[in-house]
Amino acid sequence: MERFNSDLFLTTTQVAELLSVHPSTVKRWCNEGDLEVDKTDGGHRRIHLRDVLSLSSERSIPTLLDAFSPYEAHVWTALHEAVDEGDFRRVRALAMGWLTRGHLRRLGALFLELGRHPGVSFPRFCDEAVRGFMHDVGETWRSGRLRVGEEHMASEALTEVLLRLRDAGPPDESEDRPVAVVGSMEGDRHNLGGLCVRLLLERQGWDVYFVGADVPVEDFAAIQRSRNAQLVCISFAPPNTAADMKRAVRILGEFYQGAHPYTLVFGGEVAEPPFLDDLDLPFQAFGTFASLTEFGQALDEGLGTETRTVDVGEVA
Ligand code: B12
Repeated sequence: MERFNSDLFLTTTQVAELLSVHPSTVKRWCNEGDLEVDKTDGGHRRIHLRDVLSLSSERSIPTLLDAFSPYEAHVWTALHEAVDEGDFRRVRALAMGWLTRGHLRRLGALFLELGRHPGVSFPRFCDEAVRGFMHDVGETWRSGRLRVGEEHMASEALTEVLLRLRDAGPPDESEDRPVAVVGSMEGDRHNLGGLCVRLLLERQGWDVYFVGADVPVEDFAAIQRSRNAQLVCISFAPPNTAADMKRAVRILGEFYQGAHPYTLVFGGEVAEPPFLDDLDLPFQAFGTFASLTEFGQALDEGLGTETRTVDVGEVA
């Protein structure tokens, strides 16, 4: 990997953003000779990243790139492409390079930076960065170029990133939050998809009971009932098949009680639901989602909360 792209020039706005100062400060530094300036053919200022980083270290101005030395230029470009162009390939490639070299802290720091970036929505971060990178990890493992232990390290690193993103905000303890139960299907040890769903719901003000991976279907029903949850979200991945999903829906349907209505949602590697046509679905609503982005849109439109839970006392 090329260690430092010596040709990376920034605009004054980008420098201001990187150093958290006003653009007029950057212009002043340029005019006073503190920053060396190149001009484009159109007369716009361009400043070398190396010069910006020298200035920031001389003046002890912290930047988000400090944690990535000597890969500052790579990280800057990767973040820029992801945030401004919606292209996450460079983030994924950098992360894969660091995983194979054992640079787990850098890998985590890159994902944290992206996850906290106001220019990337949380669902998009999960779909494009987390899922995209873990997909690469799966393919690299399948082709024999990555060890199982390295795949586990990647899962652990991203779990830690997601939990740190969760801790970022103050806990919402208000009493009247809608309640959800989130976890992965029985027989499924994949945990990260459910964790993404948990965080999205919490960010949207839900009180989430996260039950983790490989949870018996009956337990989803029991916890839904005991917590009077309006929403049950089940993450679904191989080795489970469409037949397993159908079985789960049937069992949840049998346990369903009208006094505790809820919306049932499956997400992940889900098959299209026509195969459920012959089932009687008693749920308030039922949905399957292949991405967190689609699920986020459905939540924005009121999925799970459009009908409030009936008070048990009101039902004979
Ligand atoms: C990490 C991993 C593991 C880890 C999981 C660790 C952990 N803590 O989670 C471990 C080592 C346990 C594991 C085990 C196995 N794995 Co695995 N695993 C993966 C890998 C590399 C990444 C999965 C992941 O974390 N993705 C990141 C998350 C964020 O993505 P996601 O789950 O898709 O979730 C996103 C969306 O789908 C959606 N979503 C997910 N759930 C939900 C739920 C709701 C309600 C909503 C709205 C949205 C939603 O939102 C998320 C954000 O975008 C994948 C590769 C891949 N292509 O996915 C293989 C993969 C899934 N595993 C695979 C296999 C074969 C296995 C094993 C059978 C291996 C074995 N021989 O033992 C076992 C099965 C164990 C079991 N019973 O589950 C295969 C499945 C192939 C197939 N189609 O059959 C894959 C595809 C790898 C491959 N290329 O072969 N695995």
